[in-house]
Amino acid sequence: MMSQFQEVLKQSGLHPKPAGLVLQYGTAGFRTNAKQLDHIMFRMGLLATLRSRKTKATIGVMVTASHNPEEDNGVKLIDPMGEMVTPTWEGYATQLANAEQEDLLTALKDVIEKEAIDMSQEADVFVGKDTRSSSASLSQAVMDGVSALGGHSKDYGLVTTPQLHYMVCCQNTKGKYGDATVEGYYSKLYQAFIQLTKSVSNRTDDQKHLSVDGANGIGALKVREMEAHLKKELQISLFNDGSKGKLNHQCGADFVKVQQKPPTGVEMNPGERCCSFDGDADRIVYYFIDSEGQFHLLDGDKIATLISTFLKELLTQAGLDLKMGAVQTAYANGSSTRYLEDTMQVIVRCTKTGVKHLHHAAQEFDIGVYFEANGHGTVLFSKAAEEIIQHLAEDANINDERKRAARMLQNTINVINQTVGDAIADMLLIEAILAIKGMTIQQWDSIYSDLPNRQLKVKVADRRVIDTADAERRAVSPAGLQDAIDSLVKKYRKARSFVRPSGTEDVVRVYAEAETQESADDLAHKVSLAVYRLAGGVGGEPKQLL
Ligand code: NG1
Ligand code: ZN
Repeated sequence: MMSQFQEVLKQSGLHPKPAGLVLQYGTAGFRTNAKQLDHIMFRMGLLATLRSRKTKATIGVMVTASHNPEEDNGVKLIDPMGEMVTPTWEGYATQLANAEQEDLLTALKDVIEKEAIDMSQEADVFVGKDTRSSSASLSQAVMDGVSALGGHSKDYGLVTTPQLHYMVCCQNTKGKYGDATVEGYYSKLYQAFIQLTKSVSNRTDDQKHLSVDGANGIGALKVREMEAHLKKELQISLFNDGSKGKLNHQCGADFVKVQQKPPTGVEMNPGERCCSFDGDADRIVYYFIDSEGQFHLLDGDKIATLISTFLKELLTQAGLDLKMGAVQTAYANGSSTRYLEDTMQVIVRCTKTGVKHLHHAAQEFDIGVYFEANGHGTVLFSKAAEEIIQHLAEDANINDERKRAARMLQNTINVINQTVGDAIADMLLIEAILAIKGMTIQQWDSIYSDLPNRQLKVKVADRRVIDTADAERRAVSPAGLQDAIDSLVKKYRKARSFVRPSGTEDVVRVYAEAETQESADDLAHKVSLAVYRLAGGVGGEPKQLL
């Protein structure tokens, strides 16, 4: 043990912390310019090793900054069942990350003591990285941290974030969830996809075709690898595959969602299905242009609605009474919430922004469908629900319709990545649903009409002056801000607006929706002004959108 600490001391000198630099474990881990992250990575290697000893299980460390620009990087820790690391350990992560060089051992020993960690335990850490140029050396820094504390690391190299979550879950369930290899991941997903779509006859090549915007990132590489397995049941045209364009630049799921326009680099013909991944392939959005050249976005809310409709129909056909719920955040379009609650009669919960909150809430249901409007989401099936479905699928005494529905539910479980939102898995499920229901993207889009909406950012001196309540839908401080928002909202029809400090950028986010785009834009602008005036805005006043 003494020698482990000496090794940490020695190695940490090779990954020194710039004095005074303070970073927080945000909505999705540490995320900032890659130049500031070497010591963070080394220290997260140390922390993952401790977490592995504590849980007596394999832990994952993913090096990525998702949809951020190429110059940034970041790191996410993955707990034993493939879920995001638990909040207490996010606190330790911040503590270790910010300890000055000479205090590192003390900070480390503090965690060991608080968690009563047995340092003679084995420790295993799975490491993955995205395609950023900084990711290679940063993931090496993670592995240096693991070995300094006497842990073993396994380097998965270039993988999507959800692939690494899957590996961790497979490893810790001893293969029950699948094989902990990239090949195991593909074979689990494509077999389920082929099973789901095999009964659909007479699909034309047009119906099997999908254009994918890979955001010039890791998702593009992985779609390429998987393509061969899909046996022409899905014909992919891949754009923004990383061969020339810049990661996330004018493309990818975040760009498409926030700008509400098509990415550059994708050839689009009227009516054709297209989708965009983000930089680490844990988000997906769909879209098309109609015959008038108008752009239509099918975001996380539309995806959640499609999947919930499909599952509900299967449950009815299977004669199963399982409790299904949908989980959203305040960013969910009001029309989607209304449709889910009123038309589909599904229970809807609203949580704070950040996947860990949605994931947690979805665990309360037998079947929990969770999606952020930005396209990050998945479906969780409780253990009990999975067993009930499996029994039914094997029951010899039920009619064909029930059996068929039960088998489809089983294959749906297998095509989905339950550990975290997964662009590739979600894409396969969506493609299967559209095929089974014989639905075009236009028909899917017309299930309900989105309320026009607008997202803006406001720069303030200190975004922590804004405190929110009620799943971030109301601002409780600074004084007067919520009253100002309330009186503005009253002036527009079908309007709603809220503000919250971002957890990944130094800005306050403003969201507004209303009956017309003009009203949504106007409301968003006026709320931005209220934030600027009441919450310490910096720089020039927010300008009216043109
Ligand atoms: P912040 O910056 O806290 O709004 C953004 C997304 C989140 C989540 C995280 C992590 C929006 C409005 N916010 O968080 O939903 O995906 O990034 O990537 O989309
Ligand atoms: Zn992402």
